[in-house]
Amino acid sequence: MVHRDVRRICPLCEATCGLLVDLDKDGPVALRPNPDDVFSAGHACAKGLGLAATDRDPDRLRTPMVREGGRLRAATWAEAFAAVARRLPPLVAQDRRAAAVYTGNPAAHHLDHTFYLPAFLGALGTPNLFSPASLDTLPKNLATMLLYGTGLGVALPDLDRTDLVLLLGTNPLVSNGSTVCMPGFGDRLAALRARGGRVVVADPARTRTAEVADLHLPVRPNSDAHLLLGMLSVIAADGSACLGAADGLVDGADEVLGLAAPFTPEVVAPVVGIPPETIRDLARSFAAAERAVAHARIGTCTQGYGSLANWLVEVLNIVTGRLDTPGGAMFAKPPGGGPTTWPGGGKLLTGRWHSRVRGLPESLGELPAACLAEEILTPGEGQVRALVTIAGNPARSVPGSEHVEEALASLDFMLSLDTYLNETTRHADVVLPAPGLLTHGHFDLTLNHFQIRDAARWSPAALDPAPGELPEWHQLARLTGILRGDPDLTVTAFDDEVADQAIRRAAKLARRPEDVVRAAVEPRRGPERLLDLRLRSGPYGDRFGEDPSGLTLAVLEEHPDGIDYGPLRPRLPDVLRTPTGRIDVAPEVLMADVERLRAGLEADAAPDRLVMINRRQRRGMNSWLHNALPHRTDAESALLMHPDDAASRDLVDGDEVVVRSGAGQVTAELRVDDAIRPGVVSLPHGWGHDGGGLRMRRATASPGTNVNALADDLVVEPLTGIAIFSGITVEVEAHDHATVPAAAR
Ligand SMILES: Nc1nc2c(c(=O)[nH]1)N[C@H]1C(S)=C(S)[C@@H](COP(=O)(O)OP(=O)(O)OC[C@H]3O[C@@H](n4cnc5c(=O)[nH]c(N)nc54)[C@H](O)[C@@H]3O)O[C@H]1N2
Ligand SMILES: Nc1nc2c(c(=O)[nH]1)N[C@H]1C(S)=C(S)[C@@H](COP(=O)(O)OP(=O)(O)OC[C@H]3O[C@@H](n4cnc5c(=O)[nH]c(N)nc54)[C@H](O)[C@@H]3O)O[C@H]1N2
Ligand code: SF4
Ligand SMILES: [Mo]
Repeated sequence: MVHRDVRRICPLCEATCGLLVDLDKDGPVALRPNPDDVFSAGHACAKGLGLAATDRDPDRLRTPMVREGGRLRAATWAEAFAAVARRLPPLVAQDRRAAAVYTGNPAAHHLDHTFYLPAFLGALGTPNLFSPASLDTLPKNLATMLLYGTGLGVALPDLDRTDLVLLLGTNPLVSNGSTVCMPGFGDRLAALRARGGRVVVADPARTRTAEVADLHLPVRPNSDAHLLLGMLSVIAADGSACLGAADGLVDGADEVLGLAAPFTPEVVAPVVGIPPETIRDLARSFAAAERAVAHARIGTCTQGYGSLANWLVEVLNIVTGRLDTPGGAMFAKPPGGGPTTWPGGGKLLTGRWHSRVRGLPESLGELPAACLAEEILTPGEGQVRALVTIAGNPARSVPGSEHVEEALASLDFMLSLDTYLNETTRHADVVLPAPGLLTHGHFDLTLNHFQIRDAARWSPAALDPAPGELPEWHQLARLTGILRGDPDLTVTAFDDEVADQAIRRAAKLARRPEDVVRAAVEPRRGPERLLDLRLRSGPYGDRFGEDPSGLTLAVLEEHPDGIDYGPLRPRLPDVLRTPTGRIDVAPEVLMADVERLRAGLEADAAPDRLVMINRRQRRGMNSWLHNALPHRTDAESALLMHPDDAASRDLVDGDEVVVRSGAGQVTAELRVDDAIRPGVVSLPHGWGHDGGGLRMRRATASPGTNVNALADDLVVEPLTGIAIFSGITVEVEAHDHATVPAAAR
């Protein structure tokens, strides 16, 4: 044993729990929750506590891999970079659009990527950038951007001080929460109830979270916008709207209430599948509660009315006076700074360019991942022929897996930075392995925007990279050099170049001379220098010596359990980055989309379709923990179906069934369960470890069902292009009644 009780923030999910790690020279050996962490106070889950198994997984890649004679073989770093240098630059020399980049979820938790990816992307110069944002959050980002001015500055549910929380399309007792960093979500819900508050959950499934709620609304998939319009129409009719702390800053409240007025509970109830009286009562108790807040996540995003639903959640909070009030929806003040603390903004980062094939709009600098396959497969000028994937698994996380894998297999060159040979990286020509977990520091710069209390926590690296391991930012340095035709670009020169820019920026933010700033962060290098720059020029920063009591990385090093800046404080109007500096609660593009919803009312109420939704599981993290953490695949990746739907199809629990959609078909084990509402079935996301060429022995031994073979890459939410995972029409029948091609299994 080398060390005990090393502090480490879990990099897996948005709860960002503080862990205590025992480690030896090869990595973590055992992990415990850190009771003294100022933010997570002893919370953690099986995934975080299983990080030793993940890091020590014998299947985790330890060397680069290079394709030779059609097969991937272990290679040296020199061989791997030489292969990239030979093949990638010529492909992009003629047309930069020939390259695309897909950056996956773990990259958002990783400082190396936060800090150094922009330089790499700059060298590549392609507009074809993709990430899970378009599989996850975009409608929320759009609503937030239109109302408050930035995509990241979301209004958070101030759960610890509220009396009534309405949760839509989220199951935090399993997911641990999303677009809100709230460790111990379950305990906080219990505390809310213990102090007399109420928890209401809108979800087609009676999830673990719904089980602990005072009221579960088993809404039909894709009906959240209808439910919210119904609630707003009651508030409009009752005249109970009030703007509270946002009064004087909000435009368009009357317009939006006027627009909602005709959508009475009686009008929307047939779509929502909830009695009108329940909708009316909920609207009234929400409006009347002393403190209340609505919070919506992925179930409301990855659906046909995702932008409307996410906008209307903000509208509900705003017109009931919840915005920027304790116990309502509040903004974080991120210690590392960000769009809501920096000057500027006021620009709408959407629709600035469009995808080549389908013409879908860019959002926040990215194109919808649902177009990735067609951008590769469709010939013509600007066709994508080279792909770089970084910490992502689009072959399982993007809809239309069959198209995606066909596309990956057809590329002229593919490079992946990852920890596994998975369903995506098996197609790569070069795979570069990530080093062990404890070899790099951790600070949640992006997730700071979602923290339920303002806090700063830093986990320094605890181990040197093992022989043969290369920090990811060193990998990005080498790749950037290759793309610039400067293969000798040193890591030091690359780092200095990135730091030069960051120093200029930090000097401006802190209003200090550049040489003072530069000297203040000496002798740090790498991500730590860049982080120090962000902290010291951030809202709690020491402004490079001007405020000796202010935050620096050195101060954080002296506080291994973190620094707590307390509960969220009101930030209006200073937090706004809209062009007017005000909140237009009735943006034209969203107001106009209500007409689409109105036109669809009758069709959306039709009861005769079976539709599918997705779910998450406690022991998985999207597609990539199944190899390291023990699981029971069959039960976990089963298709949930209501007893009435099973009976009408002559199906019983445990049957093997075929599930068919317009996009594909899969087999799954059936679980008959009244926790799901009639007319709806649910499959989990992240499974389907099949198809050969994988190095994930435990995962491939029980591959589970790939839900994204059923999701259609050609059907997206129109305003953002986000993929649709909720409300997919499916047919289900017994396996022995169906003819299933072996490839679909
Ligand atoms: N254990 C575990 N934790 C995770 C992850 C994981 O894979 N495993 N993934 C992480 C990631 S990347 C994210 S983004 C977060 C997501 O965190 P959450 O947003 O909490 O995601 P889910 O747990 O999938 O919960 C979504 C819920 O929406 C419901 N739903 C589906 N369609 C609809 C609909 O149309 N309307 C409504 N109202 N509800 C609907 C589903 O039944 C489901 O219960 O979780 C993170 N945490
Ligand atoms: N049908 C359906 N599809 C979905 C969803 C859904 O609910 N339903 N959810 C969507 C959501 S919310 C998300 S966020 C996406 C996730 O989509 P992705 O980000 O594409 O997929 P992950 O499964 O998170 O894969 C992450 C990869 O990163 C690797 N990795 C882990 N740590 C590191 C590291 O430090 N460095 C590097 N280089 N690699 C690392 C892992 O081995 C894994 O291969 O899936 C989306 N797709
Ligand atoms: S809840 Fe999330 S952050 Fe906390 S230990 Fe589990 S995976 Fe890690
Ligand atoms: Mo996600």
